[in-house]
Amino acid sequence: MKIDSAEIIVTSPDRNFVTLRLTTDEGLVGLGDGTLNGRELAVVAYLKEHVVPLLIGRDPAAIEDTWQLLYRSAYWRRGPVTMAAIAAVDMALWDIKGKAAGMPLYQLLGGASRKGLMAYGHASGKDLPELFDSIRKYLALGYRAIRVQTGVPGLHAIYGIASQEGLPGNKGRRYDYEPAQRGALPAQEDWDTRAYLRHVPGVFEAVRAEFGAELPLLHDAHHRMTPIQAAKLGRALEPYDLFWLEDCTPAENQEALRLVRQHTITPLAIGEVFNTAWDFRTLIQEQLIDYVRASATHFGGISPLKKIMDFAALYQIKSGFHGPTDVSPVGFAAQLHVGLAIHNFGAQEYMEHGARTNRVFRQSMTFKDGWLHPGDAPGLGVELDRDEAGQYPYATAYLPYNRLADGTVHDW
Ligand code: GCO
Ligand code: MG
Repeated sequence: MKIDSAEIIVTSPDRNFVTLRLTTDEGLVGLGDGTLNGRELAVVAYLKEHVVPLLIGRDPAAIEDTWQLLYRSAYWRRGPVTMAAIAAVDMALWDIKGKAAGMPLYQLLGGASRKGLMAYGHASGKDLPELFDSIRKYLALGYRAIRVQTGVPGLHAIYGIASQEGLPGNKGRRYDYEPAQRGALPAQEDWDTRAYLRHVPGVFEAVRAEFGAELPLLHDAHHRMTPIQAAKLGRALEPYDLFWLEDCTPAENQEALRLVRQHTITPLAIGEVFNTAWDFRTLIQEQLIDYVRASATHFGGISPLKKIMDFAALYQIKSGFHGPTDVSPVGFAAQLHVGLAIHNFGAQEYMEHGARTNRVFRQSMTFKDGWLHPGDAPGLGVELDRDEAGQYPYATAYLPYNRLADGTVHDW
């Protein structure tokens, strides 16, 4: 079998998605997600100009060889654009392999290790009543684990809150960074770490008092604290038994996690902005984290995701793959297959895609009673309706950024 053609499809049903569609001379189609939100067209150019010409005529079965060729022959290694492009190819080739075998991908990765994946939903509120309503809504939808994000008095717009004022389009049931609502320039949000640190422990105390001890609770600090601030928050949250505290410090400074770890037993999750397995090496070997937050899409695909989880398993570190709506249904399916197959699954983030996105990408995936399952269609289990995709042209969209009260730019 040979790769016959490659098409790069950019569509923006609810937000922008970049999909690589490979076709073989035997008519098999493979899909791969290369969405790097905020920088989508850089991946499109990388694929179109530098990757597709290498693929035509190659054997689609040679997944590892193609991965190594794309990674090593570029000479310039790593980086989110390169790794999203390689991810798209890797996923499309696994999709083809599954279809050629007539099996869902998880079977090729070793078969199912569980009946479904525990998903966590994104509850948020600008104040406690709103947060409690939001948690109840996610529990009613069947979720068995809840991420809790809260407004902070004095800050008018912060990460992860669905209803805060000042952000057009943020009135809905969840926070959203969709192009139609965001406009072409990055929105500015505000931040004050001391105000946040004063407020958050009380919120978790209230949530535990209302919802009991059993419910797994998660929290995303979104890279905003210094190491000692993160240590302080981790310690302050210990009585509320978090499932994990995410991205407590910016990912570039990995030594920071040593300091945080010395001071707190709150479990730590990190890695949604990492793009290679090497980024996790020290953190896993030194057991500085408890959950790997990589996504197949930003991490070079299914092959490296499976490898890093096998490495993490040696240290009892589990998965917590990154599953926001900026990962397309193709990339999300890739994670579900890996999560179902590996032994060291932890939790799967799940932000449901919008109705338009689900019409463009038809999926075999199911979500029932809080469990996600990738379905049993051969390959990834996702089909792309090109006519539907064509109705939603690309729209420039940026993520927001932060400024402190004195105007200093801060991590978002
Ligand atoms: C998460 C992430 C996202 C990011 C988003 C940026 O934990 O789901 O932090 O919400 O903010 O992926 O595009
Ligand atoms: Mg996060």
